[in-house]
Amino acid sequence: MDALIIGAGGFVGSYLIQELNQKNLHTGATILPREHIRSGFCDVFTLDIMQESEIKSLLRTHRPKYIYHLAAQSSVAASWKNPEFTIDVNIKGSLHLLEAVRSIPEYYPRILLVGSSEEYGYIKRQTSVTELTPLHPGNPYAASKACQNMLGTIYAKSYGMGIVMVRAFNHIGIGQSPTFVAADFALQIAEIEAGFRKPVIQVGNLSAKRDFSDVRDVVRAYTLLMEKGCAGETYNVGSGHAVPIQEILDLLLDYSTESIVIEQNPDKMRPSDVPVIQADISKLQADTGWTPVYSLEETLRSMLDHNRKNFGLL
Ligand code: A2R
Ligand code: GDD
Repeated sequence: MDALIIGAGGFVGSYLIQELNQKNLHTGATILPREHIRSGFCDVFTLDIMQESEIKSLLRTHRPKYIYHLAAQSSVAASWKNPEFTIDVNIKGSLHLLEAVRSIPEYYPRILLVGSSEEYGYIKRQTSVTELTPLHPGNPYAASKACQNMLGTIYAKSYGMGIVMVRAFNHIGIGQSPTFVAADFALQIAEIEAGFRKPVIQVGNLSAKRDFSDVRDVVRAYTLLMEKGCAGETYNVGSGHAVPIQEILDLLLDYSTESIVIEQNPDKMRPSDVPVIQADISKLQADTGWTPVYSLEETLRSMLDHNRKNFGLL
């Protein structure tokens, strides 16, 4: 097997499978028992990353050259509600993977650990964060990913493992769960247009600024980093431009002819929310030559149009 994606039943997994298919790599993908692979061609395995013996036996049998570790509790909002589960899956799960690889004799795969821009958290005075910016995680999810990054760095240095780490900034696209902001707004607007809800959109904190990329650009960065990234190093993957969540909302509302009232929903507010997170992507660009292809406008439009098609509006 060339490549194995762990946690491929989620949003990014299906796009990464397609990217690896285009490179003609023999790809395996793990999912949880209740999940399915949404698109692309691959061998499918059931795996709970909390079961270290399961991951060991899968790796021993197939010995993939490249391992993409996507499995996670990926929601910041959910991490406030269930911090213990988040810590278990995101830290212990990653540790299980690293220990499983280490336990197999003469096995030296490249491993991509996917972390988050949320690891940076509350920064002072800077506009963009580089990989050297000190981490001040502001929520349990962010802390779990910062710890994953530390473990990856330690294992790469101490055991000479081929681990590359990324800090992914916000990524969006068709198929994302409406627990995340752009997918949520695009779904609500389409529901309003279809007459499934009254013309009021429920929002959370619109003042936060986040750095959004199209998921297709992001998975391309992951495969480039797998090939060209330095072991033991961390790379920001983002657009380099943060926009207020208000702007995401305004862009989507501009695509609609409905007259929609904006209503803040206290349930969508978090105990605290980092004000701005913007990437410096010079390291990624220098080491891989990566550059984003999709504009924020076209990605948002595609998400809204996809919902419209699902509701028979297009
Ligand atoms: O939480 P679920 O039921 O949607 O399943 C998620 C799965 N997952 C696990 N897989 C194996 N063993 C576990 N114990 C376990 N717990 C959760 O990982 C889901 O199918 C997948 C992660 O996909 P998403 O939640 O859709 O995240 P996305 O957007 O694909 O992000 C990929 C990576 C994650 O590490 C994020 O934290 C990072 O990029 O931003
Ligand atoms: N979900 C949601 N829903 N967020 C809202 C809403 C709303 O109605 N209104 C405003 N927001 C704000 C949140 O408070 C946050 O500041 C921002 O929109 C983005 O929230 P999410 O889309 O839920 O994403 P996230 O930034 O918390 O996490 C995502 O990006 C991370 C990278 O920065 C996830 O994909 C993580 O897995 C990823 O690591």
